[in-house]
Amino acid sequence: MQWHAACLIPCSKEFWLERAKRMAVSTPLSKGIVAAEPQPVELDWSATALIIIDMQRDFLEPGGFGETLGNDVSRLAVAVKPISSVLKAARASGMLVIHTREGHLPDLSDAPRAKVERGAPSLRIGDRGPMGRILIRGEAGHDIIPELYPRDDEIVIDKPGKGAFYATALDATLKRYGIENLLVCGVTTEVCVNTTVREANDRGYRCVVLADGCASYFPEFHDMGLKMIKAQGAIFGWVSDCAAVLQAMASEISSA
Ligand code: TIU
Repeated sequence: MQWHAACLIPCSKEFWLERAKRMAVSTPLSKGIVAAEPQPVELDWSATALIIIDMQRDFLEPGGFGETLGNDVSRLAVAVKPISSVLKAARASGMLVIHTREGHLPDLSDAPRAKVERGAPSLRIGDRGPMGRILIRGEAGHDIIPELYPRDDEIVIDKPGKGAFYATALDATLKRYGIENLLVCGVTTEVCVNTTVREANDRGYRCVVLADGCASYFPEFHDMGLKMIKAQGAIFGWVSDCAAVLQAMASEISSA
């Protein structure tokens, strides 16, 4: 058994196998090759986490933060089904699942004025809207959409910024579980997904972004956001899709 020095918690494969046993996962996976661009990527599933970025009512439903910024929030719905399929497979395999939520404390002490005062939204962060106060933790709009709602045993990272590492325990959490690879999906492609992937890349994680599990209010930003990730030989990470991940996980099961 290996132990993570910083927190004296067992990590790596043994930890994952024990976790899978505890969670009654019947067929623990080992490695898989995911079809991706710019090239296929081999992942050790025990060192891989699924991270679902900000699939919150505030971004996907009318009356939330996304709409106050002037966006057509219906554009994000396309990502829900693909994410749901990978989430189901991840849960069945015992893969670590992490959900993130962008939002702020009720007293706005973690919301920079520069962010709150930005632009000309119809409602600002902290103002009261139809789903409660805009982008405030604990309000209905801040929560994750019912279709992708976290299970009690899944990790939810509340983040005040666009990136999931800034002012959060995400890095320490991933290290505690021996995670080296991230399957990344969520919204929006060019904002919170891209910021998180860039930070993750600098911290040494291999990121595989699931194109159809991401969405943007701006289709052209979605396309370019993905292109920027995979350019120059995967400068920030790989781009794949949900079906390719399911296929890689399934072929692993049938060859086990
Ligand atoms: N506005 C926009 O596209 N996105 C955000 O403000 N947050 C996330 O992407 N989650």
